[in-house]
Amino acid sequence: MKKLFLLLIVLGWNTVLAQDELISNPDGRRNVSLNGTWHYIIDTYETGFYDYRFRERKESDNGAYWNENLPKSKSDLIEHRYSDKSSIKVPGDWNHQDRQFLHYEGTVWYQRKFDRPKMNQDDDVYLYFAAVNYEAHVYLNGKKLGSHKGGFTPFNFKIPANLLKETDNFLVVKVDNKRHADEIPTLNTDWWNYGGITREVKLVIVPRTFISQYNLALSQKQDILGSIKKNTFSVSGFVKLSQASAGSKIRIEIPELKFKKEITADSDSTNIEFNLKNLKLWQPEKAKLYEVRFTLGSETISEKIGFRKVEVQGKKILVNGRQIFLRGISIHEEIPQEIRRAHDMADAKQLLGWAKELGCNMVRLAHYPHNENMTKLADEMGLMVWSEIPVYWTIDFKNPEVLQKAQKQLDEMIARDRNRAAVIIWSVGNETPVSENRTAFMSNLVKRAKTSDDTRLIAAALEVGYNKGKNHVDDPLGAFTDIVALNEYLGWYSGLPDACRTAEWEVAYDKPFFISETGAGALAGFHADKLTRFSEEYQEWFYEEQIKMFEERFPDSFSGLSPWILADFRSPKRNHPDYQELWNRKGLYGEKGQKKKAFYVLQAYYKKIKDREDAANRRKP
Ligand code: GCB
Repeated sequence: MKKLFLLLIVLGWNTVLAQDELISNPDGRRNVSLNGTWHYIIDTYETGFYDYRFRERKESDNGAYWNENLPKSKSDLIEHRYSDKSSIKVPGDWNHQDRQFLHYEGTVWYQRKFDRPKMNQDDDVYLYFAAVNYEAHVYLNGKKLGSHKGGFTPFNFKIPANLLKETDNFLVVKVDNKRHADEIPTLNTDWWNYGGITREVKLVIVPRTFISQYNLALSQKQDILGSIKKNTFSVSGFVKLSQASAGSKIRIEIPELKFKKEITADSDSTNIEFNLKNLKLWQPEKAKLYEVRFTLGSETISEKIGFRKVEVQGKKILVNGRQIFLRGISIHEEIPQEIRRAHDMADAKQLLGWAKELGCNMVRLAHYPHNENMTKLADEMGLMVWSEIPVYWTIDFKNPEVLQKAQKQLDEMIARDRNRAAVIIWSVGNETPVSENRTAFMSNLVKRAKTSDDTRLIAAALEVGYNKGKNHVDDPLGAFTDIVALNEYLGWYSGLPDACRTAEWEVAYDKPFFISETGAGALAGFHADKLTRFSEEYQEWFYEEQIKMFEERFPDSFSGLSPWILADFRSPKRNHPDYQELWNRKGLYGEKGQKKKAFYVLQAYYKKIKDREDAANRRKP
């Protein structure tokens, strides 16, 4: 005990508490939402965190903004207070909620009160954040629960039982979205740095020993066509407990299949392996999900899970043993008509509904993990998903601490969504410049993703190498990834769209080849001849030429595309006063949701591919 105490001192109490393992599927457990109206204080100078010597304030400091600090007499000097005058909605970025926040990057303190949720004597309560951009310090009743970095992944802290009061628990979160050279993403991105508690907050009530994580998927090793023939599938996964509890019985049920199984946990993590009969597989555009229940003691967790196998065979991507072409589109997590981050199910319905209208069977959720509604809805709609961590452009590849930060975001992304059949690709980054350090950094992430999850493909969006008049796809990172994904803007950043007619392509890898980005800017409603930049006609022409190039000049390993991008999105880098006004205009939908001409070109291409595939499938026995 003494040793543990010393360790706590050395590491700092906060560091230890910050290690709380992520609880998967909080919605499938007892939970109480803390969404709603919170108070805020904008704190540009971080006065609530540092004293006048710029030292971190002591816990009990009256000037610390985590303390409620009510005046005891009228003579007390008090210089901060949370007030109804400054209210803000959670979840939601702060930028769109008040004009003063539009370009704000820095610290904002959030505060609200809550009562103890209904719970049994042996229960514990966790405070769960679906995402806070970027750095969060969380305090309850004047005590620090922990901190977290990374703007797009969830985290949670256990609330010590003696800290939770019956009523009026005073919860404060310091949120800071300042960009830094040694963070992920780093200083430079082509998207808006929306700040705030951008996703849901909830209390999750669990028994003292509980299932923290679990996974079920089709075993990767089975020959899927053989399994389909025999109608017997091998399923594997694991169940992880919050603490070792040898001998605990865990029940797994899939009611629709009348399947029940009890396993005995031998340590904190136990492997599962069993066969399922009469299983309908999750198919792209024909989703099938099963309610799966996990029971340990008094807690039953329920989640809808689909089963499918995705693999690469030579130059092909196969889903459930059948070759598939990915008709994709890239998406930012933004609702353009309201200039804000997307966060709820209605938002997900809009974005994925738009993708569906375009004829997609796949979406690339760029450039960071999107909120959980997106992957849940994709699961239901049968839309395949590429999910990515924001290792974007030139981050600090030499710095081992930066690698750790990237690893953490990767782990959190996988932990949250590993039961989503829709997610077929984990991407470890976008357009990272070739160098020895970056390839070591990125291949480390590829290997890590593969080790923790063998049921998906691992990718990274690469850049074109130009050499002797040819376009080369030969980035050394391609040797590590399962598919070779490339961003190319031929006809926008170089040349005119008809440059596609003579472009030569050489792909150095015998792997599926995927265009993860291509696109051109157009202001919706601006019409001119096709040579005029930013006109809908230019963008339309760009898509026509690109598609001709794909069809006529691309290697036979061409396996799909996710052009840039579904809808116009905000970017501080786009400053043209007539066409951009802080919008990246490469959307197929404009900022008001209007379809541009290029939308119909891509839609027609996707329809043609689908019709071709449907006809070929009809011919198969
Ligand atoms: C890219 C980036 C993407 C940008 C896009 C553009 O290659 O991956 O984040 O927004 O180009 O519009 O230039």
